[in-house]
Amino acid sequence: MLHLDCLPAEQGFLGDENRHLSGLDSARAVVVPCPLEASVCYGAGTSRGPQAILEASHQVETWDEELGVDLGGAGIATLEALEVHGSIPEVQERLARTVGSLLDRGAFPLVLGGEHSLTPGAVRAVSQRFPGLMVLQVDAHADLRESYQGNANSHACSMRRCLDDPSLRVVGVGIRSMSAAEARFAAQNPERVRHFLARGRSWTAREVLATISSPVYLSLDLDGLDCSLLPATGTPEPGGLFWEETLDLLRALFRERKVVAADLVELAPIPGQPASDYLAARLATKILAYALHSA
Ligand SMILES: [Mn+2]
Repeated sequence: MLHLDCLPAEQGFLGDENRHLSGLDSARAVVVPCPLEASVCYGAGTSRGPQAILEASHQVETWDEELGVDLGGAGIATLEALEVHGSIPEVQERLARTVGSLLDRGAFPLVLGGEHSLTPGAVRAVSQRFPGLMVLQVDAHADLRESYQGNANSHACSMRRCLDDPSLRVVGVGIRSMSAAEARFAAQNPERVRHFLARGRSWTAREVLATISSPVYLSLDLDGLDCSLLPATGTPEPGGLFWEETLDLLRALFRERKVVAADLVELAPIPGQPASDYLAARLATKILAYALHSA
């Protein structure tokens, strides 16, 4: 089994000196910081995303006021940041081994990015262990390019690389930016790709859920949320999801389907503007609360 090193409780997700978070052996959920920044094309800074989320999480209450549960004793551990040197496929492989090892321990992995190109690595490990896996993608962008700026592993190709696994399906929510080729690819593969566009918000969480089968991998690109709410991302897009509707979707997803792993990617912190970092930390906390208390 892969050797995994844990951060001390006060440096880990939700940790501080007064909170008793879990060590790895008793962890039910494990946060995996993955500060990958290799193919950003516009705003930089995703390498600082995981650390900003960990630091902001120390300000988040462990009591979940909606579910009435305390995450302080819920069994959450945090790994040391994954090494991100080398090529994107090398980082994906490292992440796949880590995520696979956590799944083999029976833990729920939550990967903190880092750029979206990490996702195919994590999804590969999950798909090997959970046949029939599908991906729920929350994102502004389709990420279905065959290649972008000469790089087939760019963040703009993350869902396309997931779909290299012929058994996989992707449902995208909040999508509002894609190329003509991506639109064509989605239209030509309706069995494998389904988009709920942000425009007009004509769908409900229930309609999204009706297209989703278990087991599910949740890939949450923070630019899926509206850029007025979360400006600290590499490619901020207007017209995105707001807080309550994001939670409505996640709540229904975790309640009614088996979500086996998740990632939260593309935070690019803006110095002096902590609101985005805090939102990301709060969203990660909600994902863990739903994951640990929806069964
Ligand atoms: Mn994306």
